[in-house]
Amino acid sequence: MNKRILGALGTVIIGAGVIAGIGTYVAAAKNDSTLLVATPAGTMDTPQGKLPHATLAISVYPDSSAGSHGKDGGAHPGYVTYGPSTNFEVPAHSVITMTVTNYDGGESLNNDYFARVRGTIDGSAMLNGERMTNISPDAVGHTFTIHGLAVGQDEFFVSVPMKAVAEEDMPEEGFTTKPTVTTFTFITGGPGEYIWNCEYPCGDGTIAKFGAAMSTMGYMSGHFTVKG
Ligand SMILES: [Cu+2]
Repeated sequence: MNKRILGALGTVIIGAGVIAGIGTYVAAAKNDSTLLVATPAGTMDTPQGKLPHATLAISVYPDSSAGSHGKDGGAHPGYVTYGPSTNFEVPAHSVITMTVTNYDGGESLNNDYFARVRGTIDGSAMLNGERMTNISPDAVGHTFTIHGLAVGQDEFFVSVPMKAVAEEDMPEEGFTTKPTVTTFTFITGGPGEYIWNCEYPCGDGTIAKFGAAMSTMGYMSGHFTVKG
């Protein structure tokens, strides 16, 4: 093996070490000790045949008085949050239907990529009862984005945008009576531990609003476990 290939190989190995290090850190930073397990719902015919079906129903809120943080909002009452949990467990080799009720407003994505539905059956979702494949990148409340690779697993990527509640429908206090409801269905592979997060810049901070709620586990990110 010549020196140049050896050098390149070294870089790859160091790179893999850094990525593995981040994974371990994120997994250890479990601020939300709750877990929401998908509810079994019989079977469903899918492009991959008849599969066990399970459902998950969650919400997104403009502050932390809902969700897993307690009525007073816990450590960061002002943070936007998913709830009732940010840690989910679904069965492997199954079809999962998730419903996300969004009570929050929003604006523009940093990256239009996340305005499109990705990784669901036929690439679509239902928004307030109507089929859609993407929403305007300028009217996004949050996204639910499950990130790709668990160690030793097949690729698994699901990303769905939640339409923002219109500005005029956002009350000064309490939650809107006109949330947007997004339903989407996807197929899980083998067991694995994944991380999900929101890709809409809904946090605070100078780095493109990816601070605060966006950089603290248990609000706009959490664990997504596919259990064998
Ligand atoms: Cu968000």
